Amino acid sequence: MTTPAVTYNLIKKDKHTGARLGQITTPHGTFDTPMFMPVGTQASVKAMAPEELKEMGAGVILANTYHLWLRPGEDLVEEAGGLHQFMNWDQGILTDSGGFQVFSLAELRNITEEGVHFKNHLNGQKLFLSPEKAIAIENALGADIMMSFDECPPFFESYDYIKKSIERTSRWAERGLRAHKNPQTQALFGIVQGGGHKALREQSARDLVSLDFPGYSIGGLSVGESKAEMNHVLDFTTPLLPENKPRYLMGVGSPDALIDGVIRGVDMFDCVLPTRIARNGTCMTSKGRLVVKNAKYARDFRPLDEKCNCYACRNYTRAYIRHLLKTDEIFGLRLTSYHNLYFLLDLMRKIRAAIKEDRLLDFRAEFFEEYG
Ligand code: PRF
Ligand code: ZN
Repeated sequence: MTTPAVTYNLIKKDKHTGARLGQITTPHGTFDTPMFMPVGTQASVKAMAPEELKEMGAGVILANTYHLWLRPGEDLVEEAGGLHQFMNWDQGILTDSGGFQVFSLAELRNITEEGVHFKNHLNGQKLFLSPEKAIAIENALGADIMMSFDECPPFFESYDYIKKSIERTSRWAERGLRAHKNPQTQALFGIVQGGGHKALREQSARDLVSLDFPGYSIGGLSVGESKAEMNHVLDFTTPLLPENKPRYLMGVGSPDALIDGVIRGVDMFDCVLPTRIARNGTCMTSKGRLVVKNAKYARDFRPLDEKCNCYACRNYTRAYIRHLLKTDEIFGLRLTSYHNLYFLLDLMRKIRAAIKEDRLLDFRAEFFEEYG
């Protein structure tokens, strides 16, 4: 009897919503869920040291198969001893499969049953990614959780196109499972697609659940549809997934979407949003977004968020951080990145505390009252 790489322990369900309090155990430690995962596309969460991520309570981060395949190459990472050792991160790592990145970054895609032909977004060189190739790269990278190779069709794509797409994505998922070499140390998740079509989400979930993955991702959301449309799809999709396995909503990280996703039974989220907006001077605060570069903060000697306990807010003012950003001092974007990540990790801590006490709906109301 072999033990799976990743186990999900459901601790408690909220009495009034679909929210779940749980824990995920990986070969690199246990983290509490619901959880937000900072994104480190190129084996680095931009501007943050691993020690800083740990200090703010990140127990799992995400890296991208596509980027690391192109640079520095998965063989080099493997030679370094795997992603954890290469980047000096001893907690959980999840790799996305490259499917989504090929669709969002690369040009001249040609999707076939075998895989996807496309051009390298860096130098135009012709490349090919298949489920087997993506899994081989992910095996070499050595993350604790790996994603299946999928197609992420546009949300408003036709029923007929998306039906063909999810059927192929299911076949790709099965091929990936067969190609996976390390199921004892790396958990491979299946990705539910289906756009906005209920019947197709059902079909996709049914296919993937029958393959018995150790966890399930929900893809194809936050790709241009409204928040209401996303929530509607989640309303009927999470109930299709097994209770005893983790559910991961891919590419979602705005505070309101995190709360609404948790309410619908999602356990894991990731997004570049906090770090990306931080680098152009936008901060997430309990009172909504604050663009610290704005002139009105030039003489504002308060912290970014008066309710925040992070390193940036305990030690620096809006006026100082604005000055750093205005003068292109690197420390400025380090502080805003630190704060935004802390803000989301802290929001998840508050969400977990609220689930524990069955007061998530009250928490939601209080949060929006202030956040706007
Ligand atoms: N598939 C994969 N990665 C993703 C997505 C997806 O659908 C999304 C959609 N928001 C983000 N990242 N493989
Ligand atoms: Zn802060």
